Amino acid sequence: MASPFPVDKFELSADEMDGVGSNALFGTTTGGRGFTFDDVILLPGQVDFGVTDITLETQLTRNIKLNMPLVSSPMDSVTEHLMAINMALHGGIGFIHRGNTIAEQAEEVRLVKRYKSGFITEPFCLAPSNTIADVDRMTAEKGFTGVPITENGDGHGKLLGMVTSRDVDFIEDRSRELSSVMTPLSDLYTLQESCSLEEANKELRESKRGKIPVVDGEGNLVSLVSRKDLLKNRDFPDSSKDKNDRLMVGASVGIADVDEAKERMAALVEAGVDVITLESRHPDIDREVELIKFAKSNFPELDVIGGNIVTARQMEELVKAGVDAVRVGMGVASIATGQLVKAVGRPQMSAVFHVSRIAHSHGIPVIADGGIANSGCAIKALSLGASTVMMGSLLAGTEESPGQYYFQDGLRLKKYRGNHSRDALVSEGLQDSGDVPLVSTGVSGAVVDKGSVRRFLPYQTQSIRHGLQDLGVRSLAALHDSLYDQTLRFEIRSSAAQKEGGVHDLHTFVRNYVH
Ligand code: CPR
Repeated sequence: MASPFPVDKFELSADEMDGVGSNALFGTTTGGRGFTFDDVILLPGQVDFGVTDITLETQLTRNIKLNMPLVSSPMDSVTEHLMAINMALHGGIGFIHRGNTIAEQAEEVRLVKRYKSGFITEPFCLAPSNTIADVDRMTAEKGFTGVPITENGDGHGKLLGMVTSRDVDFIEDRSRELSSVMTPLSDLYTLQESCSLEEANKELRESKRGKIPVVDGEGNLVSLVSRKDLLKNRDFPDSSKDKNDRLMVGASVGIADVDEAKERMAALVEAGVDVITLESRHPDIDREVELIKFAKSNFPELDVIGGNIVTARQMEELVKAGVDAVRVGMGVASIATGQLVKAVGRPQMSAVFHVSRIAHSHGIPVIADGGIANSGCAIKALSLGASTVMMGSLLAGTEESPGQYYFQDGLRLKKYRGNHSRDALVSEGLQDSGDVPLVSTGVSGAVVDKGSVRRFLPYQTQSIRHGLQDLGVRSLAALHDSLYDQTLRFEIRSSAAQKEGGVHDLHTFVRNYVH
């Protein structure tokens, strides 16, 4: 009996019916059209393995391997040492921003390098002149019961004593100064900076103390170890470590002033930075090439990331200079207005694909930078050849980003601003000069509270694993193979299809943790 569905009339193979490979999507037949994340969707592959069989290990640069393809952006509302420490603990890396002095940026790098897992490296302290009421307030706000007392209340000041609940529980007058109630240094048990976590944990167990301060040779407080942490200490088996077992960290260097850039680079290397990323407001490839060559001849151990670029031609120039990785993205970030102001840039999926094709043939990894609004964008960027994705807005609302939360319109928010927003440029010291206005290409704004990266990052990486599983690939290397051998299939989505792919036709709904 004849089939009621005359499929054979199409005379198309399954391959021909199932979307297109990357060459067809981005080749000349697209007539110079650029695509970004929402335009495109990936078709499923053959799933014959579990999500736990998937590895997310990847290359950040030619020489730096990571276990998680996510990195944090060098922006003053995203990455200082706390973010960088947590990114590295989870297997990624953070790039310390350059919106500060050379000494301040180098100190941020040092704080990451000094981080010892299990030690509280930023202890909250009070001064001898504070009162018991201040301890009560700290206990209520932060839940601590033991507070180190330093000369000026500074987290790394000279240690003078400690106040625990035993010292203050039965004192009625809560306005008494801590100097009169604290356990003085002479009666305190302390550990030296050089002690390992194992030694510290042994002391905690044997001494039965709740908290032990760790001091340097001059008696300054370095960190604390606490019994509570001992009980809840988590392992971070994927963490990004250098050859001395310290967490890895990156930092950004602006190229506008070449002499300053060289000085900054030297200070960052001295502080122990593992990788730097060169940044500029304009795509000044010649200056980048000069600085890459300078870095390569003066700091051969240092990996240098170039960018931001969006064209194959720019990539070819950076290859010749010996770059170790590139950042791709121009005018596509959540806070960027460059495409509106200057009409120059490139839709991000096209940019990532074309740059990656050249980079891949030279063994240079690509970082997709900007516009990552959810794990789906990250998967698409990785599918088009990127080895890692850089996030700004997604991380800016987390507890580990710099800045304080505030409430507005019933929401808990944190400030987030573009590196080239007027605000940021003015804090860099730039201004209108006579009749020549300062042109900014970004905005300042706010993002919603996302909780801690300690929950956010595992959620993102697990989502990426699920994506890879649906695509039928067990690793990012396999994903890239399928991109280039054309087995990875794409389809362009109409605007109706884009709407269909999101939540629709509901009166209300609750967003998942992070979607
Ligand atoms: P989102 O993740 O917020 O979309 O983008 C973060 C990236 O935006 C940063 O890594 C950086 O490259 C880029 N960026 C930061 N400030 C910018 C301004 Cl003002 N303009 C254009 N791009 C910017």
